[in-house]
Amino acid sequence: MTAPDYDSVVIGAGFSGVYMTHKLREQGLTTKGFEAAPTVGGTWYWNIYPGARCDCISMEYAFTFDPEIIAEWEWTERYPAQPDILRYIEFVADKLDVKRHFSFNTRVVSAHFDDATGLWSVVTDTGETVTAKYLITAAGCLSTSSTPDFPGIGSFRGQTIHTSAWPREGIDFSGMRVGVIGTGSSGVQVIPKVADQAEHLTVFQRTPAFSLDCGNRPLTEDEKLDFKENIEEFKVLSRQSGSGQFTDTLEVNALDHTEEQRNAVYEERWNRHRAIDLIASYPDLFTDRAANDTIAEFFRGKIRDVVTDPELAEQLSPRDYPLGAKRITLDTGYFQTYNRDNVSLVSVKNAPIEAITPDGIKTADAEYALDAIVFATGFDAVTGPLLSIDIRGRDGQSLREAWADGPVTYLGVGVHGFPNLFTLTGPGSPNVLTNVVCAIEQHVEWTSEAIAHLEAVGATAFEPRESAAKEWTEQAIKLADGTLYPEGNSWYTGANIPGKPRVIMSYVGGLNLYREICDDVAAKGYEGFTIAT
Ligand code: NA7
Repeated sequence: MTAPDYDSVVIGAGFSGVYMTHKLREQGLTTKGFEAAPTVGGTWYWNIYPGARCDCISMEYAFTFDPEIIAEWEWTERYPAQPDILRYIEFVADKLDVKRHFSFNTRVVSAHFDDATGLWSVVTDTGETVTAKYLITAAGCLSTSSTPDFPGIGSFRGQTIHTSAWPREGIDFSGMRVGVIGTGSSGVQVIPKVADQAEHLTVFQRTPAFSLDCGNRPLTEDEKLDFKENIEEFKVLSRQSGSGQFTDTLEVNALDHTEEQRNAVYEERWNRHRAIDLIASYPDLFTDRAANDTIAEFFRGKIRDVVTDPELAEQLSPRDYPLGAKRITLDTGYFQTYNRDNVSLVSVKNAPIEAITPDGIKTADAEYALDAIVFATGFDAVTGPLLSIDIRGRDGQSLREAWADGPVTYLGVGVHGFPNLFTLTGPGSPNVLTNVVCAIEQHVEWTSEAIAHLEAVGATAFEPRESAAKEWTEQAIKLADGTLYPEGNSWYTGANIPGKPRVIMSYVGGLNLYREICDDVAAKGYEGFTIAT
C-alpha cells in the first residue's frame, strides 16, 4: 500500500471535528483537519445573528468525556447564547490542543477514493492536496445555508443578509424598513432583536411556528454545583434517553386523560421551559395525530394569551402540521413582538413571495418597500454539507449520484462503495433529532473504536455491505413512517429544499437504542461491514 500523507483527514472543526481529531491523535494516528472558517466552532462560528441561542440546556449541550473540561468550564445561562457556545468550543479545542492539526480558512472541494492506492485524495480551495487512509466528515448538519431562488434577488438596492452569514461587524437597522423571511428557529430568535432596532419590521411568514418561551435566566450557583457533583448520574440518565436529554413520560396516553388533566400536565411542563418535556409528556403525542392535536391546541392557547389582536394571534397559530413535525422553536419574547406598533405580519402561504424587486419584496397580492431583507430561510440540512463536496468512492462513483433518490447509509456512518469513509452525524443516524452533542460523542467514540479495530487487524478497507445499507435505510424510513414526522414540510425530511428527495434525514428510534445497535454491530465484528485485509 502506498504510504498516505496522513492516516486520516477530518473535514470540519465544529464539535465533531474537534473531538474526532483528539481521539485519532490519542490513538497515535496522524490527522489533518480542514475548516472553512478562521477558527473552530462550525455552525456556531457562522450563526452570529442577534438572538442566536441553543435550544438545549447549556449543561446538556456539552461534552461529557473529559472530567477536566467539565470541572473547568462554567456555563452562565440556562440556554447558552452563541458567543458562549463558541467560547466553549474554543476552550475545548485549546484544552485538547487540536487546532494545530487544522488548516483554517480552507474549504475541502473534493475527496476522491483512489482504487489503485486505496487512499483518499483530498483537494482544498487553497490548492492543497493530501492523501489519507481514512476520510472523516465532520461537516455538520446545518452548515449549508439555503436562500430561495427568488426572481430578481440580485436587483435589490438595499442590504440582504442570511442569518447564517451575518456580518461579523454587525448591522444597525436603526431607521430602516426591514423584512424578515422565515419563522423557523432562526427567524423566531432574530425577529424580536430586529424589531428592537428597525423603524419598521415586516415578517413574511409561510408556516407559523410552534414556539416555546425558553424562560432563559442565569444559572444558579446550586445548579452549577449540582451538575458537576452529579455528572456521572447525569451521563447515565442522558445516555438512557432517546433524545440525549433526560425527561419523564407519563405512563398513560394523552387521549386517556380528560382535557382538564391534560392541560394541567402541559401547563406544568410549559413552566419547565424545555421542549422535550412537552413533546414527551405522553407516549402517544408523536404517533397519534388526535393526541398531538391536544398539545397543539395548548400551544395555540399560549399564543392567544400573548398576542392582543385575535386575528393576528390566529395568523400566528400553526394549524396544518403536528407539533414536533417541524422543530419546536425556543424563543424570548417572540409572540410579544407582534404587539409592537412597528411590526407587521404578512402571511405568504396563499400569496407567496413572487420576486425581490430593487425596492423590496413583491408577493402575489402586494409590494413591500424595504431597506434590508433578512433571509431566515434555513439550510440544506444533513446531506447538503456532504453533497457540497465532490466526494467520489470506488470506480469514481459520486456520492451525489449514489444519493440521487435520497441518502443510503449504514448506521448513518458508512456508505457502500465509499471505503474508509465515516460520516459523523450523517443521514440515517439520530443527528438532529437528538441533543446533537450527545449524538456526536457517540459517533466519534464508535468511529474511533472502529478505526482502532481496523488498525489492529491490519485492515485496508472498511465499508458497509450494500444489503446492510439498504436494509438500515429502509428501516429508518419505516420507523419514521410510524411517527408524525412525515406530516411536516420540514428540513427533517428535505421538504424545505425544492427538488430534494423527500425522505427522513435521521434515525428516529432514539439515541439510546441507536447506541445499543451500534455497540452490537461492533461486538459482532462489525456485522454488516466488509473488512478487507
Ligand atoms: P428552518 O427551520 O428551515 O426555517 C426556515 C424558514 O424559512 C421557515 O419558516 C420557512 O417556511 C421559511 N421559508 C423558506 N423558504 C421560503 C419561501 N420561499 N418563502 C417564504 N418562506 C420561506 O431554518 P432555521 O434556520 O430557522 O432553523 C434551522 C435549524 O437550525 C433549527 O431547527 C435549529 O435546529 C437550528 P416553511 O416552514 O418552509 O413554510
